[in-house]
Amino acid sequence: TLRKAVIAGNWKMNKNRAEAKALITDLKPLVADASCDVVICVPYTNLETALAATEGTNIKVGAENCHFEKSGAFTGEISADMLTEMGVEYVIIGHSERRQYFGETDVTVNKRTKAAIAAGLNVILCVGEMLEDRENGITAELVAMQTKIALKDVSKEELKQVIIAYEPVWAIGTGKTATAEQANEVCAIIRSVIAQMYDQAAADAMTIQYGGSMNAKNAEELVAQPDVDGGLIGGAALKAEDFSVIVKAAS
Ligand code: 3PY
Repeated sequence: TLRKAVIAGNWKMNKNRAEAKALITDLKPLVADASCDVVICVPYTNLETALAATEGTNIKVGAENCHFEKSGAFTGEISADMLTEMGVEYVIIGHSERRQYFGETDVTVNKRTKAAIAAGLNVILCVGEMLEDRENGITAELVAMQTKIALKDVSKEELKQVIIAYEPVWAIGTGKTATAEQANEVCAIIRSVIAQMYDQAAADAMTIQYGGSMNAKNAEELVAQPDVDGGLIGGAALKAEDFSVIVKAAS
């Protein structure tokens, strides 16, 4: 990468509070001298534990989703303000699991992105094609469309609060990873979409991560790509040693 990388863990629906605390305790010394940014995105019930356990360290804490309204009759939802009030600094929006299993669409991703930005959160915005899309040769168009809709009405100034994670859906939880070339190709396409929507300076400054079975073995090659600025890490973020190897590869 040519930019400062961001390595973010996506814990998904894993770890109880005791396990969260133990993992962070193990992780802290292993990533203390990282030159990339380090973020852990954890279940809502672990946010308080994670914030306390990372206090005074270089590890930032994120949530895995937030609702787009500020408050109201939305049983089971969490607003962006509720997160910032706690001290949470990041939120993942539009992860493919939310799109696949929880009815998330490009339009609701855009709403959540805008709400999160307005609350002062840094957004890790996920885009990526399904296997069928790749086989149909529409990866570039699809990822461009997802990016454009997600960032509709987001200003150039607000864009500074956005990181994009390119996560090919066929590489998530499958153990299959995009090749470094495939990852770089799509990250570069996303960057060119940002240049079209905003300008070249905004595109050059944009952090674009790769996600999808990035692990301790393949991270180095992936983050060495010029347009891959770090990663959003699934399974390997649940092990302090593995996650720290990825952080080191991006430092
Ligand atoms: C994965 O690597 O499985 C992810 O979904 C990261 O977000």
